[in-house]
Amino acid sequence: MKKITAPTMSEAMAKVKKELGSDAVILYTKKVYHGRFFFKKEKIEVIAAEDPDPVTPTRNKIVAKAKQSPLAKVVEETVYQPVQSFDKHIPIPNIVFNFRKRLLEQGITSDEVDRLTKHLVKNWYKSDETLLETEMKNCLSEEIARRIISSRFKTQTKKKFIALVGPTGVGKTTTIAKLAAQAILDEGKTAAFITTDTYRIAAIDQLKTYAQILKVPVEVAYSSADFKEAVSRLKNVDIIFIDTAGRNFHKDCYIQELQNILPQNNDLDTYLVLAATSKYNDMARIIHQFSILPDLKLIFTKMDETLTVGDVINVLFKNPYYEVAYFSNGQNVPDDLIKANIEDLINHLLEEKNERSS
Ligand SMILES: Nc1nc2c(ncn2[C@@H]2O[C@H](COP(=O)(O)OP(=O)(O)OP(=O)(O)O)[C@@H](O)[C@H]2O)c(=O)[nH]1
Ligand SMILES: [Mg+2]
Repeated sequence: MKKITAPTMSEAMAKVKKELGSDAVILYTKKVYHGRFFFKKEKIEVIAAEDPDPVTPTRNKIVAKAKQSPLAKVVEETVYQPVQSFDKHIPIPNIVFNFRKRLLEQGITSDEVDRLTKHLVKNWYKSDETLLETEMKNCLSEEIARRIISSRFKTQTKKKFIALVGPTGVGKTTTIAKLAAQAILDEGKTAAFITTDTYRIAAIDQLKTYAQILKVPVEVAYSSADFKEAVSRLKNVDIIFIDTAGRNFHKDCYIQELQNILPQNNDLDTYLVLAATSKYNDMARIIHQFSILPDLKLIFTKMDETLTVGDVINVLFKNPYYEVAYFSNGQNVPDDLIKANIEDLINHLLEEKNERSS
C-alpha cells in the first residue's frame, strides 16, 4: 500500500500508475493542505495498493462489456466521482450526527458515511437550519437511492433458462422453488428443474421434494452431455430452473465447472445468490469470483435474519454494474420472495430496530 501526494488528481493518478502499475486499486483519496496562512497549498492525497488479484483477460472482457451497458453512463456520473474527505472544521449538527451514527451502526463503510454526512450537512445549512427530521431523512434516502442507482432494480425475466449460482447454504434451492412456484401459480407457466448439484445426495432429494409438490419434472445432470439431453427432453416446458451446487468458490476450478455446464446462449438468466447475513468483504470476494459468468444479476436472501443491511448496501455501492432482482425474506415457499425494491432496502437501513421488531 502507498500514500501518494500530488498537486492535482490527474498527476496523482499518473504517479500511482507509475509506481504501482495500471492494475493498482485506489483505496482512498482526499484533499490535504500543506504550509500555513498565505502559503497554504491544496494537494491531493491518494492511498493506493497493487491489485492482489489482477484482472484476467476474460474478466477484462466482461468489465469492458459492462462499461458499454446502458447503466454505464449513470455509473460514471454517480459512483466514480472522487471520494471527498469530510471537512472536520464544519460542525456536524445534532440532527445530522444521529443519521451518521445510524449509518455507521448499520455497517456502511466510513468513506460512504462521510460522503452522505457531507450531503446532509450541506442541505442542512442551505435550508438555514430549518429542515425537520423527516425532511432530513427524505434527503438522505434520496441521496442513497441516487448513489445505489435505482434503475438497476429490475425483475427479470422472460428467459427460458434461469440458473442460480452462489456459495453454500445461501438459499439457492429454496429460492428456485419459490421462483418456480410463482411462475406456475401467478403466471400460469409450465416449469421444470435441472440440478447440476450432484455433489450431495441430499441436494437432489431436496429438489425432488419441491418438484413433487409442484408437480414438475426434475432431471439430474452429471455432465454437459446429460444437461443437453435433459434440455431436449424438456423442450416443451416454458421455464427451466437450473439448481447448482454450493461449493467453496475461492477455488477457480468450481466456477470453471459451472461455466462449462451452463447453456451458452442468450436465453439464460444467471442469478448470483448472496445471503444478507454475510460480511461485505466475503460478498465482494464472491462477486469477484463469479464475475466471469456473463450478465449476472443479484438475489439477496435471509433479509429477515439480519437487523443490519449496511453490508448489502456496501456491495451495491461498490458493484454498480450488477442488477438486483429479488430479496428473499424467509423460508416459506413461495411467499417469502419479493421483487427487489430500493424503498424497502432504505427503510430497513434507516428505521430503528425496535420499530422493525414491533
Ligand atoms: N431465514 C431465511 N432462511 C432461508 C432463506 N432462504 C433460504 N433459507 C434457509 O437456508 C437454508 C439453506 O437453504 P438451501 O436452499 O438449501 O440453500 P442452498 O444455497 O441451496 O444450499 P447448498 O445447495 O447446500 O449450497 C434452508 O434452511 C432454507 O430454508 C431466507 O430468505 N431466510
Ligand atoms: Mg442447494
